[in-house]
Amino acid sequence: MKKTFKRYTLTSALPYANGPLHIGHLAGAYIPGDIFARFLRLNKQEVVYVCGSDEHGAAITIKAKKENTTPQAIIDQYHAQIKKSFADFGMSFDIYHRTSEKIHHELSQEFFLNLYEKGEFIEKYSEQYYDEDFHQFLADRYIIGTCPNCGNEGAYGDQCEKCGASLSPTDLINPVSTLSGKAPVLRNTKHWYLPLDKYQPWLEQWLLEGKKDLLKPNVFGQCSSWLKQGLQARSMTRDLDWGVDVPLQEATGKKLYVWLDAPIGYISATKQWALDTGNDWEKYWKKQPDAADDTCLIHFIGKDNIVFHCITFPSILHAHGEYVLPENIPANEFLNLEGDKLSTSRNHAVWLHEYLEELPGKQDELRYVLTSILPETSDSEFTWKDFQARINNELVAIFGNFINRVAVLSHKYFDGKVQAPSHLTVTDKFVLEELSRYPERIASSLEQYRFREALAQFMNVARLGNKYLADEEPWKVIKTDEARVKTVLNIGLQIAANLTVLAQPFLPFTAEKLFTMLNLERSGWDNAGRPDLLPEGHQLGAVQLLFEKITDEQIDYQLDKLSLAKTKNAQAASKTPASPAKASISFDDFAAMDIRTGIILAAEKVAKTKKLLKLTIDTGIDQRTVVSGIAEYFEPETIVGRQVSILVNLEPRNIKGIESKGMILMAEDADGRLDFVTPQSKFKPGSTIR
Ligand code: B3M
Ligand code: ZN
Repeated sequence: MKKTFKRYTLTSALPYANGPLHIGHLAGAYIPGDIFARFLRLNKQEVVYVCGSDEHGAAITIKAKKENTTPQAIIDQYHAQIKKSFADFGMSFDIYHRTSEKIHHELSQEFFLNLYEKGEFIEKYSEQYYDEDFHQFLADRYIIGTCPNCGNEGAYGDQCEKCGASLSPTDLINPVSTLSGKAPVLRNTKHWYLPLDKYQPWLEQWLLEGKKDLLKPNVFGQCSSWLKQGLQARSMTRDLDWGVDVPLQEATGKKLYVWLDAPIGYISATKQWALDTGNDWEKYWKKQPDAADDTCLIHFIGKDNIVFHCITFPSILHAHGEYVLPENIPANEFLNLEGDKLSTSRNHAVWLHEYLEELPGKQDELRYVLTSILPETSDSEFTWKDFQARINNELVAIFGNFINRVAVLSHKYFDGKVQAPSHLTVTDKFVLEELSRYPERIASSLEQYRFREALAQFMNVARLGNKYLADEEPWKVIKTDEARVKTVLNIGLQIAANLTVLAQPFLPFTAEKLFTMLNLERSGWDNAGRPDLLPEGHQLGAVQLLFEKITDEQIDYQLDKLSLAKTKNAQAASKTPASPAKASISFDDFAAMDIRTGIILAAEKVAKTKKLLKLTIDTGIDQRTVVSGIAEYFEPETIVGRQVSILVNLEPRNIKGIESKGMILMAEDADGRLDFVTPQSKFKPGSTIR
């Protein structure tokens, strides 16, 4: 049975205020959240939809350092820019808050103290990485290394963004300080740990058993694999100088971990909204005396945030005890751009503020295309050609064309007055019958977070109208049978009015135009599907053009811009100095390495990993298995028979349950491009390299 709720608390991930927004942001956490919020409101549900800037953590301080300015200047600049972009694209947050506000610091500290006083934290001294040049402990993004889970060499100290694993700096293989670029040293420091291992049985129950049928498969899969690996206590405090102060005397100078305070940002945003509007925030967050009165909490996020929203934050809420837990966490996967990952540092992105300058007024066009390709179940791809095709062939040729025809003809034949229908043909009845079913179809897709499908259904309504007019040809029939044209245009206009109501969650700017153009009263979902939204005699407003074609020049401009960024990157890369040399080693250290030539006999992907290949190598000495993190660059079938160089006397390591004996030598550039290091000509396997 479908659960019903009294009210909804919707959140979209709080973007770090360390850079502008691009299309990947919209496609991850914001378009789905906004469509859902608008849809619920149209269904007269009580909704609060909150978002805000995440202004703490190393993401901010590192950016400040890079730009030679202060964290405060960074967050002020980007908070304003991000807030504007969201507003420009119609994100209907009830509040866009920021975590640097006092109300947020206070609430975060209250949460920490609540758990502290209950004795939930484990207090522990441990050896943590420290950068001696910069006199700073290296947590989170201050340290990178190789992910022990998937082999990604750019994993952060708290998380690998490739595989989503949550990490501690000491988990990283070959850790390097992002400040000095050097290997860090260890120093002793005290921190407060959240015992996730203790909550594990509860999490398994609540999440894996309780939400088996609710969670999207990509979300469920990630969560169950982490729980299978076993959770460990995670430090909730940091040795940093930017963030929320740990509210304990003995912790002076320490800050709360950003992933402790950021999700509490959803709550403090709601609190601020309630203050501003005279609402009661607790109704939206706290358990009510009667559980049937509880709010439905839904987090819209991107896949790299799953662990924090499904495991860490619920554990915190659970440990606190007074709060509701999320009902669902419909995370999206990643959006790629023109065959490559979106990248801020390489400027391989479509920035929202630039888009609006270059394609002004085309917010709904972007919303439409992104909704059509949302990475709901797997990564998806934005290309400018596809953008053009979808707008020209769908929005312009179907939706826009239909609306334009029906409106223009109504003005031409009947001065823009809705005429009464007379005799209904079988086709008329079929079309109206179909029309009446769509609101339910679209709603059902939306309720399951299938936004692409919902949008496709919406477009089917436009198709229905477009085909109806094309088949009935009122522009011909007018010469012989005016009464028939009255009926056809009446039905056409009812479809147009329905499209207006149904467009609201997806294309809010277009819906606004249509309400004016049809002179139609704003109306909710309950009215959709009706054949009489426009009464007889109703006067339509003036015709407006909804969409125009995207030209080849506009697309070429965008493509040129992306390739220019690529060229600039390549030039910059050739100018950037190579990473500094590692500390010297003795000749004996070098001579201790036994490197041989070998041949790849077999290669296969390691199940459930993206980067790893399991290789069988003929080393001349033996045939052995080596696990190598090259799967993203080489298809297994293409490298069988290839010559490689292999370090044969490396201690065996267990990687994903496979014993890996040795290491294949690879060259890698700053962009992460990989290639085999091997002699130019073929050598007998087992030949030595020195
Ligand atoms: N600031 C992380 C991100 O942008 C982040 C989300 C916080 S949600 C509480 O990926
Ligand atoms: Zn990883």
